[in-house]
Amino acid sequence: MTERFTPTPEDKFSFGLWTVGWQGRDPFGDATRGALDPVESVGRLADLGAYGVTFHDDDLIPFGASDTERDAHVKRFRQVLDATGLVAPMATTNLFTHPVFKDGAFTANDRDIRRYALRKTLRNIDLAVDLGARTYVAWGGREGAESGAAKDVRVALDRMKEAFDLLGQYVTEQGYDLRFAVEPKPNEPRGDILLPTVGHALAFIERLERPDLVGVNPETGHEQMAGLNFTHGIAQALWAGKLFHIDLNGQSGIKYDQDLRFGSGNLRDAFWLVDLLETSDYTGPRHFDFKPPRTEDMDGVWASAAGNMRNYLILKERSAAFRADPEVREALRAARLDDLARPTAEDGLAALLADRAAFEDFDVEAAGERGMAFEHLDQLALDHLLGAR
Ligand code: DIG
Ligand code: MN
Ligand code: MN
Repeated sequence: MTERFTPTPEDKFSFGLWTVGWQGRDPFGDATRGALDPVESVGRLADLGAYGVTFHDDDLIPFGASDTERDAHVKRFRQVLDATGLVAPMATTNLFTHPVFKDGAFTANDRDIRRYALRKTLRNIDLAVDLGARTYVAWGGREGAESGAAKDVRVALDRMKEAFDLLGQYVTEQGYDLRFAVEPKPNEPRGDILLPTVGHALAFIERLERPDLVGVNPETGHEQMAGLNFTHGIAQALWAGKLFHIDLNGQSGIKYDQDLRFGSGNLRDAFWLVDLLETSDYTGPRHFDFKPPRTEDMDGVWASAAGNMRNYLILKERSAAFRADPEVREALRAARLDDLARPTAEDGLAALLADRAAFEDFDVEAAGERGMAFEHLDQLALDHLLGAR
């Protein structure tokens, strides 16, 4: 019998190679850990109970590698996936580390850099499909500006649309079973990043030639950096049928992108997120995009990786207990959540206009005095989260 909160591949937890492989280098300090061989990462994550690993092209194949070196790296990666049974459900392109991307990639002012960024992406799409990925993430970390005249955002969005339309054309012509997921972030490393939130990304996607090929890959801390409710953003992405992937981590308020292990930032938000995901139709990977703090040695890195999955499973159990609690069900009814689910005017506009109870005879004072009983409901949730029930 497996010990409580022990992850298995059935939980579909996945990790980016760049997460456990982060050496702790930041703008104010050198690396605190050595480089990690992707093959070792895959083996250790498999031992911890993960389902899959994800990668940027440069995580797997050092930037500038020859074709022969590239083939060798890919071969080793494929071998360790086969040996461990892990899959590669998602891939993405590093369009942010090399100085060539310092003004962006798809929206760099220099056309030749935009063309190079597209070719670098297209090349890695071929590899992603070859390794079985079904989702391709695009985080435009360098798409943005630090000053007003440096980027005409209207024109930059034309270039961003052009890029995604070309990527959509490519996968369609190649017959690839691959969808794109735009990953929003409001700032860092650029002063202001384009497509900064889920809402901006959803609006952008609707203007593309093939909007059905493009969804979002929201990251916990990124929405929270903008002071937004991550769970509400996920709910709107689900409502729009656009939650193609998700980056889970932790964030403690509006500050730099902390990329903490999942659950170790705003815990209540993490609870509501798991409650939403586990009661939604999202069947994709529970993907962690986190950075083990630079304080940690390699033992700490693996403890941090395991903590992401453990926290998710604990919150999943707490959420299920909350939803199964008869007193909670009664409290949900008392808060009229069932009435919210009922269409406002299933009888149609004419009946609404003719309905005196909806306006002429409506007792607005009595309605205004009704209590919503949210506090009792929320305390029950907190009781379950804190293990007090
Ligand atoms: C940062 O949150 C970004 C990059 O790590 C990567 O491009 C993407 C993949 O999930 N997330
Ligand atoms: Mn982040
Ligand atoms: Mn991310």
